[in-house]
Amino acid sequence: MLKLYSTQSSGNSYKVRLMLAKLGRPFELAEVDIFAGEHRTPEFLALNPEGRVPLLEADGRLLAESNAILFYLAEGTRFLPDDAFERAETLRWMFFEQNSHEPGIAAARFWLTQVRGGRDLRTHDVDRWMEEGYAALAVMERHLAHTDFFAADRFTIADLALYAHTHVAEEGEFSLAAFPRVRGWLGRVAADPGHVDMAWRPSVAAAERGELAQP
Ligand SMILES: N[C@@H](CCC(=O)N[C@@H](CS)C(=O)NCC(=O)O)C(=O)O
Repeated sequence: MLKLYSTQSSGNSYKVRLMLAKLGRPFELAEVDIFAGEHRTPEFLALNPEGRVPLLEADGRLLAESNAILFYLAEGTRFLPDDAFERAETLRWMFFEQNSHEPGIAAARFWLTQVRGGRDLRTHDVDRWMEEGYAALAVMERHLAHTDFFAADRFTIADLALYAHTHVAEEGEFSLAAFPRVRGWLGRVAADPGHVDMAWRPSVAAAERGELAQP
């Protein structure tokens, strides 16, 4: 069975929980409290030397990086196109998410709402997060003028990767008021079958039976 090391409030961990829920794959959820330092223990660093979640254990092998995990889980499913160009387009938007979107949008939410005293600790970064985050939202808004989804004209793991932090961007003090197409796309992603929210977790009993219980 798959085992996912995850932090419930982490957008990167949510990507993987959402993917597993949509696939209906049973998995064991191991909660790692990064706010209590559980990701920096010798035991966890032995699993992931980077000391970060999410981390997936599959058949005794370990895989870090949320988007790499999505790519692994999506193989052979409707979430990853077969066509080489469309696969590359999917990856293009997943790289965009990591390089241009997450560093502003996710960092603002993490430090401004999740870390006690985070605003004071990182005051000098707030303007940069806002600038980078709004630039990423503007790129998304422009792209969505031509298509309902980010790659291959259909729902893929690129949408899933971008959704995780965009749907909670307002928690990081971003306003989506000027981004109507992004708001419309958030609605389409949430309407795709099997969607679960960030609070969802599989029931332990169902996972032990090899089933995946929906909330
Ligand atoms: N690029 C990585 C980023 C992982 C990451 O930064 N995870 C955060 C939680 S969302 C974490 O573990 N933070 C604790 C730390 O970096 O000390 C991914 O997409 O998985």
